Amino acid sequence: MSKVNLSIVAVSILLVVGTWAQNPKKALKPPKPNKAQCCDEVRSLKVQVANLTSLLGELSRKQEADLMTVVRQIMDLDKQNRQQEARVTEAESKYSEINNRVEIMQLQTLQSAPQTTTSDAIYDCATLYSKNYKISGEYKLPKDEFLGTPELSVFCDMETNGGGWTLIQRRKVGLTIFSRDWKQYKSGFGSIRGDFWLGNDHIFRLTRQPSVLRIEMEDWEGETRYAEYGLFSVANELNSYKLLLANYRGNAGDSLRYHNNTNFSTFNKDNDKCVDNCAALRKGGYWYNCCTDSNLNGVFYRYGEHMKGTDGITWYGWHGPNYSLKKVEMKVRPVGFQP
Ligand SMILES: [Ca+2]
Repeated sequence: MSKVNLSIVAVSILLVVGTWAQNPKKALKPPKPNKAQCCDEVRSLKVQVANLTSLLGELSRKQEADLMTVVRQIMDLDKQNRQQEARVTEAESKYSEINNRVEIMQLQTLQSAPQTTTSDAIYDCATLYSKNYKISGEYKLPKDEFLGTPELSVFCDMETNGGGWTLIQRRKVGLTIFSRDWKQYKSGFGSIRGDFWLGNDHIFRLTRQPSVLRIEMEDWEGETRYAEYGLFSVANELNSYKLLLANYRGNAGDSLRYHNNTNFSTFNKDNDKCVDNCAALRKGGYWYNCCTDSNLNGVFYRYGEHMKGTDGITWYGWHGPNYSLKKVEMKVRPVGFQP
């Protein structure tokens, strides 16, 4: 009996020791982290991330704003630069125009010298161009006894299609009335830098040499067209400044052909081919037939007013009989002109 008891005690001791041996291991394990503590850390990290994100957003917004400011500054500078450039160009062109006039005066002096030969004569813008005057503007053609030409202010187009063009008419400002009498159309009227008719006597003189006529037009939408006649001449006053032309080319239509072989008419000299007085009806001076397929010396109507009458600055081949053009230039140069 006591033997059995002893062995029970021994087993019990062994079990106790065994249990004790396992326990220290458990006690050495690190304590499980507190659930509340963990959430705090995550929360604080989340807050930090949020702060950083908003900081980043702010920074990028600021950067964008800075960039916009810089772009705006660059654009401003660019604009200023272009304005400066425009001013310089304007000054340069003014300078060269003045220079031109000085040279013209020098040429005039040379012209009046007794040794001058007629081959040096300045007859039109084409001869000026061949003497190296290549800037468009107002020129004074000197008087020439041999050619029988008076001193004359002209406007030269030295750029269009090779240059050398002498303008005989311009419409662009609209303040000059073109319903004028025979005498005014004979000698010319208006301002050479604005709207004018050079004068039938001058046009006759210019077109005694075989000439090309070029007509440039602009409508109120800003589109441009042209009509060119490879042969153009105007007779003298005895022959009523009769128009002769041929060889149309261009993109505006051949609306001067209808006026070919007709005499010039003004309201006080009805030379047209009609029972009516076309010059009075169309309010201009022109080579009226019966009456018009074009009316380049008609009434200047402004935008909005330009589609009212049949007496406007018309070119039927482009805009028909009821559309008054915004701008017109008529110019001549000798056939065979070489730029
Ligand atoms: Ca008539």
